[in-house]
Amino acid sequence: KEYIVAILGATGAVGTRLIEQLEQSTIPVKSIKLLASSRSAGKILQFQGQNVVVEEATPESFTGVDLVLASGGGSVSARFAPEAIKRGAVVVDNSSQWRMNDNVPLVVPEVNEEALKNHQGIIANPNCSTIQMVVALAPIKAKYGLTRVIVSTYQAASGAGQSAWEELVAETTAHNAGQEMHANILPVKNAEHHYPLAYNLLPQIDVFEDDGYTHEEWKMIHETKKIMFGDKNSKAVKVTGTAVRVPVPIGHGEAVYFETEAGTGATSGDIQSILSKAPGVVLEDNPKEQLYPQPINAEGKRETFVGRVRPDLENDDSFHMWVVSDNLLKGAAWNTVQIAERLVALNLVRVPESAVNNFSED
Ligand code: 11C
Repeated sequence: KEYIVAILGATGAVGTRLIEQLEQSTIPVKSIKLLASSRSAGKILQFQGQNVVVEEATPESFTGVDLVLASGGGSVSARFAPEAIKRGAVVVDNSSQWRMNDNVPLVVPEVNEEALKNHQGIIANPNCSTIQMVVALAPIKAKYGLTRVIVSTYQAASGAGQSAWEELVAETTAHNAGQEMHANILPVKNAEHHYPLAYNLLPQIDVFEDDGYTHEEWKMIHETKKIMFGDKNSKAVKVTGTAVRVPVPIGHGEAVYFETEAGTGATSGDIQSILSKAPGVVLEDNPKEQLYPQPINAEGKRETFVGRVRPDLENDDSFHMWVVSDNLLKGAAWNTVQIAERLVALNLVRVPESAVNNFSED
C-alpha cells in the first residue's frame, strides 16, 4: 500500500525537516499535501524533487488523507487533529496539545513502541528534551531499574522555533558589531519581558507554573513518567530538573543524574556497555581522548549521543551522564516520522470507528 500523507505546519523549522525525514523514510508515499496557515499558503516547497504548493489548512484538507504529520503548534493541532481523524486520517502530532490525554499514546519508538497498538487516531510526539533523555535512560532502566532522575538541560534556541534561532543570530551579529541587542521573542513569546540569549543563559523555557517550575520542566517530569512508566503521575520514579536556554542554534545537551534500583552492583562500565548496544544511542565516552558528545557534532543526525558516564561519588547505585541530540530531528521531525514508519510496519494506519468521539477541541 502507498499512503497519502499531509504535513501540517510544513513551513516551520520542524515542518521542513518533516519533509526531508519523510523523503528519507521507508514509508511508501503516494502523494503529499503541504499544509500551513493562510500566511504561508502559496509558498512552493519540494518533495522528492517535485514542486509542491503549500495550501491553507482547512478541515476539508484531510479528506482522502491516510496519515498526518503535524507540527503547527498546540492550537493548530487542537483544531485540526479531530477534523483529520473524523475523515479517517491518523495524526502523529508534534505539539503538546494531546500528550497528556489518556486516549493518546506518547511514543518514542526505541522506548515504548507497544503503546502504539491501541491508538485511537492521534499519537503524540514528546517534547524534544524528554525524547533524548528517555532514549538514554530506557535501556538502563530495563536492566537495573530506575528510581530517580535529576536533569539540567542546556537547550538550543531552535527549540523555540525558527524565529528564536534567527533572533540569536541577529543578537550575536549586533553584539559583535558593538551594537545593542534587541530581544523580542525569548525566553517566551508574548511574555512581559524579553532578554537576549546571545552571550547569555536564560533559566526559563516556557511559562512559569504556580509551583515555581517552568512548563518545560513540568513536561520533562510528566512526559518521562508517561513514556517510561505508563502513567504521567507515576510514583515509581522521582523526576525533577532545571531547563536552561543556551546560545546554541541546534542540539540540546542534558546533564542527567539518575539512581538505579538499590543493590544491583551496576558499575559505570555496565552502564556504558548497555548504552553502546542500545537502539538509537551512540556512546561517545572516552575522557582520555577528550571524547564526549557536543551539539555541533549531533546536528543533522538522528541518534542520541551519550558520554561522561560516571558513578556518583557518594550515592550508591547512582550515576551521571551527558546526553546530546538534534532537537529538531530526534527531538521532533525524525521521532515523528519514525512513529509513522512503525505505524506503517505494524499495519496501524487506521482510525478505529469508536475513536472519533474521543477527542474534542479542548
Ligand atoms: C524548547 N522543548 O526547546 C521546547 C520546544 O513541547 O514540543 C518543544 C516544545 C514541545 O523550547
